[in-house]
Formats: sequence, C-alpha cells, structure tokens
Amino acid sequence: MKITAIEAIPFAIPYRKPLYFASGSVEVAEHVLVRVHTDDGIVGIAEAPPRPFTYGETQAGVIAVIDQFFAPAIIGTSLLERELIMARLNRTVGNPVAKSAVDMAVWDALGRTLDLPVTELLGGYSDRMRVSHMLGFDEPAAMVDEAERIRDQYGVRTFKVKVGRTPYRLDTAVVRALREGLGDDIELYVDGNRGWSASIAARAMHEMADLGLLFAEELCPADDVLGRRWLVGQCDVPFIADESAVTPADVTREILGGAATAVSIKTARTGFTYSQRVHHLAEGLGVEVVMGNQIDGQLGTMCTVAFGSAFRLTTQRAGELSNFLDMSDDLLTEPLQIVDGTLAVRPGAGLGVEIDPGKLARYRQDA
Ligand code: MUC
Ligand code: MG
Repeated sequence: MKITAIEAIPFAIPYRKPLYFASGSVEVAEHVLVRVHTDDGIVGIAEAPPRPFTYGETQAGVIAVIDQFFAPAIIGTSLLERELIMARLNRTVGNPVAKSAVDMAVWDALGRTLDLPVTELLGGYSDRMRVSHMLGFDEPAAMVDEAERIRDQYGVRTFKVKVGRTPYRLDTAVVRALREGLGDDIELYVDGNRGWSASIAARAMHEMADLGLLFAEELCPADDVLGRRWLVGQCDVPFIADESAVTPADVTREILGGAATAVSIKTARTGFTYSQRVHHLAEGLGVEVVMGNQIDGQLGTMCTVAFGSAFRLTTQRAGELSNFLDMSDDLLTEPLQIVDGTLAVRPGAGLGVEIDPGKLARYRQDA
C-alpha cells in the first residue's frame, strides 16, 4: 500500500457551451489528471480543475506544486496514512485544488486496493444523489430554454442561477422568467460569486422575495464582513458560504460571524479527507449543506457524488452534478448518466470509473 509515484497530467477539453458567471468564465476545461501509483501496482485517479479567479491556482501551478512539493513529500507513505499525508501536503499553504486531487486519488487507490467503493468507505448512506443544474449568464429566454431542456432530457428539477451582474435587474429578470416559465415545483437558488455589494444584493433579494428561492450563495465578498452579516439579517433564506469557506476554519469563521448560514462542500477544493471535516462541522453546527460544483469534469463529478451519497446531511439537498453535460467530451471509458434527475455512484472498487487511454492521448497537453 506504499505510494511509489504521482503523475500530474495536463489536459484540455473545450466546452460546447461556455459557463459565464460574476467572477469569470470557463470555455475550455484545462484540468490536471492526477494518478497515484502504489507498490501493489494499483493506480488511483482524480481530477484537479484549477480556478485562478477563485483560489489563484493555475494548471501549470498545480503541476509544479505536485511535482516539486507534494510527490517528494508523500512518496513512501502508506495509503492508510491519510492524516500524515494531509499534514505533509499542508506544509505548503494554499493550493486547495492540487491538494484535493492528490487526496482523492489516494482514497481511490485505497478503495481499489481493498476492492471496496470509496463511497462506502466514507459513509455508505445512499448510492445516489438528486442533481441540481447550474445556469450561467445569458438572456432570460435562453436560460429558460436551457432549464427546460435539462428538465425534459434529464429529469432535473433544481437549478442554481448565476447572478451578480450590473445592473442587478439583468439577473432578477432571469430568475422571475425561470419561475414563471418552469412553475412553482421547481427549486431555484442564486449564486452571485461576490459580484454585488451588500446593499445591491439586499435590493435584488427583496425584489425576488416572492420567487420562493431556496438559498442565496456568495452574493458579496467575504471581506465585506459587516455588510454580509447585515445582508443575512435582511433575508429569510439560508446564505451559502462557497468560495469564502475553503477550509474548515473558514467555515467556522463565516458561520459564527453571521456572514453565512449554510455551507457548500466541494470535493475539488477539500478532497475527501477535508470534506469529511467540513461535513462533520456543518452537522455539529446545525447548518444545511449543498454539494457544490467547481465546474468539474466527469471524474470530479464522480468524486462529488461518491462523497455526497455517503452521508445523510449531504443527500438532503440536490447536488450540483451536471455541468459536465456542457463539455464537448470527457476522459472516462463509460460516460456518467443522469436519469430521473439523479446520478448514481458506480458500484466498482474505488471511484468505480476508468480513464479511456485513447481519450487521454487525444486531450493531454504534455505529449
Ligand atoms: C460556483 O458555485 O461558484 C464558479 C466559480 C467557482 O469557483 O465555482 C463555480 C461555481
Ligand atoms: Mg458558488
């Protein structure tokens, strides 16, 4: 069970339909495939999606920190020493997405070694999650068309709507059009990616007060400490901390500071080891949780569903598991299937998914 090598392989797959949001956009999935090899001949896999506009990481930076710092620090450790592995990774500050991919590839390798699914090692609460689809910026009619297509084709009935534009009525018009177009039994929530000030966000939320929103996420920056606290007090929906809460300590700060009242867990930034800590913390604090999407490919999405299915709290709300549908292709041998608005875990060992060597050869950027 000893780690013998770690590979960090850059690949690029274009999006059919780019995603636009207040803090940036994604047109090409320029991700890093991480492979952890062991002395038993096992290979664990995970995917790192660098998000410079959220965490400051880049594709080249993820590869550099893995090759130069993380691989030398953990080669020779056992797959069972995950706390030791995390302690060694944490000698380097930041780099959440790079650390998480290494951590999840270690868990996948452990599952494959033990011939057990990772989701069962984590908790084994369920074998599937309801799916929430994230809608990027567009005109109201186009966003309603997109939501109807995703509902009709995949049975998805929960939508996260990107907001945070100026003027804010560009967004409130979209949310109103979605509610009117899709009816009252669709779940809707909004994510501002820090695009608004607290006062604009309050105005927008008041204008949408009749639209039955489930949550509001990161409407204004975490640095607006008093503004965020004031905003939460203005509104009657839970406020999700997403990019303001990268570590468990950030979650504590945001929740106890009154700046948020719910938490997004993203395996892409807290892996499995630290997502467990965030989950347990949220459970202990008594706040709701949503499994979020870091604009993941199918491998990253499988990590999210494997974790989200493992616990009762994370299955209570639909998880953001569908943006891979907008990619032109992917690396897996068997594409993920969303059926009746749900995504199931794969039954095999580890994450239960395999990389198609032909697809990797086609999309890798280092060969
Ligand atoms: C989200 O929930 O914010 C967009 C930026 C990011 O960091 O993640 C995505 C989705
Ligand atoms: Mg978000």
